[in-house]
Amino acid sequence: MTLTADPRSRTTANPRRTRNLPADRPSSGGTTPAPAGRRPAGTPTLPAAAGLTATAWVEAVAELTRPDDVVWVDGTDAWRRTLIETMVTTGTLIPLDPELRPGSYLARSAPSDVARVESRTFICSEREDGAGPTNNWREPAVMRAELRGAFDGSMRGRTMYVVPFSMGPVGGALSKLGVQVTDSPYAALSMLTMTRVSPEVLRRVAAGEDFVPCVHSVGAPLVAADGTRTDDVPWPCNDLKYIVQFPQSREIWSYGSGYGGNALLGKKCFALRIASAMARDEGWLAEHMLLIRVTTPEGRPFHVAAAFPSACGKTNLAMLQPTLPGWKVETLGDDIVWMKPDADGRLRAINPEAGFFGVAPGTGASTNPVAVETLRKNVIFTNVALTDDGDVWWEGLTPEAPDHLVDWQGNDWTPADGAAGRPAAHPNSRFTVAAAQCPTIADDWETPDGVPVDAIVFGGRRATNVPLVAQAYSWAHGVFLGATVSSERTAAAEGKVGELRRDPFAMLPFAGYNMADHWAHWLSVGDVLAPETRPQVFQVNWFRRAADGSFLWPGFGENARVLAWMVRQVEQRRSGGHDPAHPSARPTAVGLVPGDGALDVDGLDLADDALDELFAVDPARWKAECDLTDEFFATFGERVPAVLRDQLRHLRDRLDDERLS
Ligand code: OXD
Ligand code: MN
Repeated sequence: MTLTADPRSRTTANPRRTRNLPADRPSSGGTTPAPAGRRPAGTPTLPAAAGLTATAWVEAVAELTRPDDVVWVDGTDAWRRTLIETMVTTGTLIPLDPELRPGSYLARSAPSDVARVESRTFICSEREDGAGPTNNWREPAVMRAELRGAFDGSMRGRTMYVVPFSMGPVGGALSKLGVQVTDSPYAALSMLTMTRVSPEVLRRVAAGEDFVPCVHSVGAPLVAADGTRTDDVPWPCNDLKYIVQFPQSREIWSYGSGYGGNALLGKKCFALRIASAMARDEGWLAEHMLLIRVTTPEGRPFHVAAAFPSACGKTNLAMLQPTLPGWKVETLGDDIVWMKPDADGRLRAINPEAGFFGVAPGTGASTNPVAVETLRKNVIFTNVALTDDGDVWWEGLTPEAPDHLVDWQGNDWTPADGAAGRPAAHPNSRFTVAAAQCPTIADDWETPDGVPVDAIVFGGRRATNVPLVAQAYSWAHGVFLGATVSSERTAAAEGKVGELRRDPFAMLPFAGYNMADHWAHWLSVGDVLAPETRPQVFQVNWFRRAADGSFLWPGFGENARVLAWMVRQVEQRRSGGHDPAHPSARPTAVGLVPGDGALDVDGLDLADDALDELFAVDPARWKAECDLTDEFFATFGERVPAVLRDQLRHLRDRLDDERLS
């Protein structure tokens, strides 16, 4: 077995000849890697990283999983090229036309491995109520023993890639380190784009800095225990899957899937599930949110963090091109935000990721021209369609489909197939691309101290009830809005598309601990924020429909009008500049909505009465929704913060108040 960080010398028999070898460096405490006797190999449970150096932990994992070789990946271009070449050779990556899509590749997954598997995602807290009713729980010791069985020899015949990475700018105030070991070159390569992987990160990990250990195996060994060899396939995976988080020991073990949300462990597993547990313990927030800067025509910048359930247009909003003259929107992040109160009681935010792993279908020149521009080169596409000239296509990229394509499963496809309900690209097909390539990325998107957050937005995909925009009456009301978010089910996870599901804080599949405790944590973070600069909280719904089923609001770039109203509300709160003759907002039972003329709809071709319908609050329907909220809260029992039960009562009282409907 060799141990090297240099792709050119991975077959060397002498690891000492290679560069960047963690074992060559002392840890910060001056200790050398753990002696073999401290390694838990041979024990009936999984190796844990606690108390081990990174090198010793990697060795222990290798002893369990038995790869042919172990290589340390330090993110250099040589590594990127090596991983790509490896996958082109095995057929995992199909090179795209170098003129049409320079530096870009297409991967086709196994048809069974196209989305996150929530049914096989586990939060193994010490006690079941630590995970809460919205998570799958298994007792840690039981899960450790089960995983040991699954990972035993799971990498036989394969290479184990060790990828030390940083979530957030390396060394930044809110940043954290991780080490992912994986037998998937696709996961290793994607990690180079989605996180920060560099010789400096390797050096820090080797020097003994804390890291979150992340183990990933596709669960498809090429050599069986009896030594029989099988041929590899372009997308190895296993029908049995485990996506396991141990919040207490901050460990991640993922088995059986190569799909991004299950396999790129820095993303959902670390930056949301494990980080949310860290954040609870350390007084900050790890959230499923995008992050943008909105600059007013007067040149004043405001930062907005917005939570939407999966596949509800977060990437579109993150890359929005305002239609309102003079307004500017810059991108800081499209999926995850870490936020922490600073010494002045101001909430500061970073995007812990370095790339976008976005949903391709629906991304086109009319919906998200910035994303289309971002995807011109250096992209790994997964499960989109291939054009005859070696480019990619997906539903929504152009209004018309090409006459012939090869679909996401490698079959010939014509528009007649589309008409028959067989999409060319999988509905959850993805692009993986560096954030730095985005034309609207803010110059300072990597600022290590983060940006101050001025507004927090909760959205969902709701055909009825929820107004286009409403401002919370208070932080507690804002937490209530977050706790009661609901949306229609999408293709990003398994399940029936269209069904309504509660998705509190858009964190349902991502909270690393009891969701009700997450609400309590949000309330307590609010308490340490300075009242003058505490973010205002809003709820939005771009998806409300008229009785005939048509959308009432055009969405996309026009959402800038809603952002502009929110920013003006924040400005007004800060300056106290409220003009009673022209109120910018009017109270309703569910929150403050734009006052007459306060939402700029100039030049918009809205249907008659669309504005009335967009902001209509129907007390009867809302009371029915309150009953559902009661039922939903009941699933968390006594853990629901009393403040949120009060908020539900206040909402009911307001619904009874005729002046507010
Ligand atoms: C994602 C998701 O992939 O939320 O971002 O599922
Ligand atoms: Mn997401």
